[in-house]
Amino acid sequence: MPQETQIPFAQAPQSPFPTAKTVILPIPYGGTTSYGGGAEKGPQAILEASCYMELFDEELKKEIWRTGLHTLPFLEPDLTGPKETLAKITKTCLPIFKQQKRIAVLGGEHSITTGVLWALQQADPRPFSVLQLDAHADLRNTYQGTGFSHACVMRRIHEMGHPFVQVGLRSLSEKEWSFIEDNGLMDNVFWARKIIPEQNDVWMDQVIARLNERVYITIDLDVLDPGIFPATGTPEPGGLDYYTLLKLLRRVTQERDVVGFDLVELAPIAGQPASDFLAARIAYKMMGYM
Ligand SMILES: [Mn+2]
Repeated sequence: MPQETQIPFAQAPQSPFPTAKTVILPIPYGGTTSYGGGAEKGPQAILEASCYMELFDEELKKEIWRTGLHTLPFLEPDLTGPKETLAKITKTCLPIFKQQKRIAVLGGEHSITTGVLWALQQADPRPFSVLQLDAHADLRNTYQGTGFSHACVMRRIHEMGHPFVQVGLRSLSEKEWSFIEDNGLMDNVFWARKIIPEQNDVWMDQVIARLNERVYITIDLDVLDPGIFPATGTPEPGGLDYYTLLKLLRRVTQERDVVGFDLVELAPIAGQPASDFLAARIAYKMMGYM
């Protein structure tokens, strides 16, 4: 799809790169999507929906754009292959992290996270944790012939040596289950089936306690229940609701140093803009929380 129109996020006044606090990077990449396609259309849909949001946020009681937003042009995939696309993402993200800016990546499919984190570890030697919000474990070693598939993203991050916490999981293979068990990762998994019926936030305390001081958050939007977020390639029943997700995001950003986030796996459904709006709103909230 030609991405000829570049819309600044929320159509708000933009800050020049040097003074911006948050840099928004849209990555229209859908290269390794397995089931429902369309993730490459996610960034355009989020940016379009963001134009219709109120710029004032009633929760934070401010116009979030005033913190200083800068929307970069679409980062087009390298047609050579997934690894080359990830390298291109790393190159683009490096100066953003080096200049201590927060990053807001709009995907695109989930494999892009690896490219962002290669940049983060190159830019700054201090350790960081990854908080993954997702219906899926994404811990496969390879999938459909590549190790750089959306289904392998957390496996690559594990190999990079960054600790991670997984929230909202409800779909994984037997091998992924064994991988979690064999590597002693079970205590870092917060299953949707267990946390959703809880009437308190004890699980949230536990999530945060397991994160380092510096945190990167990867939000696969299929962590949400398909009833409120149907526009994704592999919708799984029994997901989180909107306010639970927002509360977790707000608490993590308050209690940890969140250096950036990505929002992935929106596959827009024509004529049903609710999911696009939801994604835009979560992105804007995150920019405010950070
Ligand atoms: Mn997923």
